[in-house]
Amino acid sequence: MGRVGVIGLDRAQALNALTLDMVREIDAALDRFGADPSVDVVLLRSENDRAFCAGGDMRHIRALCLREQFTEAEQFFSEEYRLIQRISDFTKPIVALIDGICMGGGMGLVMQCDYRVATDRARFAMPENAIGFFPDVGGSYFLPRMPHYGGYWLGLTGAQVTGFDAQTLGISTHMLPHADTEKFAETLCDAKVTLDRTLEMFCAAPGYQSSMLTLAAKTMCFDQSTLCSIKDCLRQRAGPEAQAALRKLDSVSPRSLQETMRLLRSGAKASLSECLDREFDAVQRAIRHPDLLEGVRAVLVDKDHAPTWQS
Ligand code: QUE
Repeated sequence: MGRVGVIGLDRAQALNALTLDMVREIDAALDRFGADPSVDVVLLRSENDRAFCAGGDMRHIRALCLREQFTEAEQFFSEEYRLIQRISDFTKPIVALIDGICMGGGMGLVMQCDYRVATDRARFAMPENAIGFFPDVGGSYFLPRMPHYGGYWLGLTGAQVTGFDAQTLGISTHMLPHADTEKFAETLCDAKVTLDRTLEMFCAAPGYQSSMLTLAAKTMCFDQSTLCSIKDCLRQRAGPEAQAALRKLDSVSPRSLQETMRLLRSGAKASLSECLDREFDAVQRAIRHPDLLEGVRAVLVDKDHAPTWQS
């Protein structure tokens, strides 16, 4: 093996949605790469071109909750969050190569990596409110730290971002043309070229980006401290983006929105470890609430996208 330890997500039929087995395999790979003195960089990537990672395996979580196997459901989140903390604490540099959809649990893994190299095919989102869940996986840590209140916008509306918007929000640290994906990975694995030099060779340093202005226009109402005032602000803005955000907020689980608001506001001043602990407390409530069953049913099982939320 070369100097790079590769972790490849390989569950194409489910867009690499994370199972408990995958979480344990990633953890075991970090054990090996951490202990192996010949490995000095870890590369986290997808083994297929369908997705980077669509999140956690929420269909399975729903099935467990329907059978009231709450302890088993909690086990998944507990080990997933422990892995996220471990990625954050890992002493060797971890490079995430994102070339496709990266949502929820996928964002959770990559946001704790040292280098987040995104191609023009990368799409990022935290869409959990749509399934009656909330942006977990460390979202209460990284979302309130994004500029222009962009994390509140992402986490509450589930909006997708790509390209310069993802770069401006600090989701990606480097941008790579999709066509260079394999050459980048090969060069990274070439022991003669350093990590820094590889990033320099393939990733253009972005200059001034006007996307900052359009992005700030989309997120400006999300500086308000209550959902009610965010919605009031959006109502007063005539543009199509404000109206889209408003429609989204009106369609997702009201309980999830309140939980998200509370976690993001308290997470702004907390450590990753504190955030993950609070998210785990919130998980215990969410998996026992009908909105999660109903949301996963509507979006991932029956796909009618017509959930009936409580209250
Ligand atoms: C919100 C989510 C998820 C989602 C859609 C949402 C999520 C998730 C998946 C997903 C998508 C495709 C699959 C799969 C899961 O979709 O967490 O197994 O094949 O994993 O609106 O949180």
